[in-house]
Amino acid sequence: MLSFRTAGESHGPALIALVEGIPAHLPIDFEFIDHELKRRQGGYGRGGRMKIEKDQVRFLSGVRHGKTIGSPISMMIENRDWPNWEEIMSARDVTSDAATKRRLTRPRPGHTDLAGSLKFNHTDARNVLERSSARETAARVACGGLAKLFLQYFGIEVLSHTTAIGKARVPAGFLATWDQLEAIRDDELVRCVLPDLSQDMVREIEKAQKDGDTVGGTFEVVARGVPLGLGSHTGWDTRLDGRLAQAIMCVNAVKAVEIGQGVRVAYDRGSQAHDEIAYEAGQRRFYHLSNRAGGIEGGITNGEEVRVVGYLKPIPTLKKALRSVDMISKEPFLAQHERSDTCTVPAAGVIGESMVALVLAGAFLEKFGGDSIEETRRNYEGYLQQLREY
Ligand code: EPS
Repeated sequence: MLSFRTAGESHGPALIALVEGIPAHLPIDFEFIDHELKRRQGGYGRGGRMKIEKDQVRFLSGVRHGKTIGSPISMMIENRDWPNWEEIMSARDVTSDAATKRRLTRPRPGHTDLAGSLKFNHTDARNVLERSSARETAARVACGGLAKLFLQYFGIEVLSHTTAIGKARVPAGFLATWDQLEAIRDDELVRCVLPDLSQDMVREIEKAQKDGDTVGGTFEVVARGVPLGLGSHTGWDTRLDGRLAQAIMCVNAVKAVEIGQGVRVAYDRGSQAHDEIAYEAGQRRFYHLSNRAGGIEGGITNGEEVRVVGYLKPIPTLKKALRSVDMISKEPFLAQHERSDTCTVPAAGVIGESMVALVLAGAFLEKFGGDSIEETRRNYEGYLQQLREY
């Protein structure tokens, strides 16, 4: 079974990621993983922190001479900001001045500050926000990079694009092609495939910035080359759409998830909602004439592209602060402002890719198993043969 965990505070010395279950002998492209981290750091509307960090993975275990060896893979991403926070975030006791220097007691509506502080009985919300910060997603993208390398080995690829920022959104029913997704450049400001719309999205971010406000939006993750048969209708927790929904929902600021055109079809008739089936004799394969289902029927991948949309709320750290209450004095105050971003939708798409890749790689390994990548490949090829012979 594939599993992953992350650890680390936003302004601690480093982030840590631990991945278990990747078979032995998978070649590791170190540059690819660092490039994934770089993609996460990009996007217009990011705050000052991204100018400080240059995220890179240091492998601590599980990889030898360029290949996995089957043992747990641990990775570390150092926080370059750490020297500025050494005392404030020190593991050891410090003077009371340093301990209270960056204390947060006026919780931001929409953030974890208040619920987390009350739940964990903290009087300083920093003990909560340091971990709830989206900085944690750098470690997830390192895990996702490994999952992507595993999937690529079997011809499966995962990409994403921004489909809305504020009021600027792609036309209803718009489906980006794989070529359009591949053509998104690293320096693309908002990671949208429609150039005119990209400019509108940039303007939405600039307007929000000018107003001391923030802006949300949507991204779509697309996976191609996914074989028919991942996930299962047999149990509530084995349905792949449910697993993907959880994986995207737990990306910071995501408040809704859609598989394929799930939102639209809720308002359509059945005859307009489903994807008709056809057969290609040459390739000996069934396929669908459209893909409103987002590549999943009955919780099982159906061989079409897997498409998942994440909806992000605007980030809750606002210069134009909302009303709040001081946790200590209980007096009304405006919420505290911390350094933050105006918009993280482009970065969230990259994080979404990682989460989707991890779910797909997990489901792939559950079906095909294997302690070594050679064993996984043999099992996979046997299954593909079975599909062709059906
Ligand atoms: C982030 C790092 C954070 C924020 C942002 C995402 O760095 P800092 O708090 O030092 O500015 O830029 O975090 C949040 C939006 C949040 O709400 O915590 C990152 O690496 O992605």
